[in-house]
Amino acid sequence: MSFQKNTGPNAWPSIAGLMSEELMTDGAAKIGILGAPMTKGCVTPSDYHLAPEKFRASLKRISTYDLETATDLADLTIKDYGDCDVSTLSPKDGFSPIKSAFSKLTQTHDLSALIGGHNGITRAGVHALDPSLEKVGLLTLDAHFDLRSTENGLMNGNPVTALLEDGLPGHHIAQIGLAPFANTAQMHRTALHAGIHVYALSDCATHGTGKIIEAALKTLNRTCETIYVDFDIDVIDRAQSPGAPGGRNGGFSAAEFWRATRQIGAHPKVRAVDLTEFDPALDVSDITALISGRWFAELLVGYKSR
Ligand SMILES: [Mn+2]
Repeated sequence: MSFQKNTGPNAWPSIAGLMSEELMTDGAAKIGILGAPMTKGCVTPSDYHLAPEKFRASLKRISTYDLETATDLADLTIKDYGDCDVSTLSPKDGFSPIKSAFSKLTQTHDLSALIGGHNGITRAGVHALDPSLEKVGLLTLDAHFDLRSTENGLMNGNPVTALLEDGLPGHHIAQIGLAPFANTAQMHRTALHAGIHVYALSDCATHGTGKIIEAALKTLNRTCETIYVDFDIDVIDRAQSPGAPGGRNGGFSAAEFWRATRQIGAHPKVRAVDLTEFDPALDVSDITALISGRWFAELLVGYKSR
């Protein structure tokens, strides 16, 4: 499906109108997106495979114009690579297809977005950006450490464990928005022992989320040449975002999530991001779908300000 640019006198130019599936000369689009509808291998059975389509549909309802900063995104072109067909694959079997498809984006575009799917896609996304795992940093906005054991195989609860085991240095990882009573003492110990920079929701409340993100990006900037960001939508308060099975009460507000996204999108080393854990089957009145669309708009405004 491709979307026409809306050009009539009452036009509502939308983010969807910036998307193209057409072949473009290299570098013509600064931004690329790829869907990764992975749903097998999750802690609780979910319909994450429906998310890329809902995300794309929501973009038709997001205008290109941000009246608050008088920024128009209408001059951006985004290449949509469609979906990498991993809807029936486990995280183990889906790793190589996602890594290889997403590598093509990260090698071509300034900024590449991987649209999940559950959080199991993050491991492949990080490998796609830097197969050596030596230069890349990982920032997560997530209620969870995702440090469950890999003993019984890969799943959406252990991508960070898997990346540590793959060789990603712990001090190249910063995790923001960790929720109380949604993680274990063992995970917390593992994170601190590995050298992961840990920021709880309460740190964000005390110091301001903007300051915490600034500190995390500064830290990663010192040791990493490039940064991958996992936006796990379950960091948002459950009442504001019903379409995330892992979401809890007391998480980020939707507005806080968008502000954070804009701030992160502005950082020149942020070259690849993912959006994970959106389950459209749980969504109410398209609330989380619209959060995902606005998330992308915020990312683009951040990118444009570089
Ligand atoms: Mn997660």
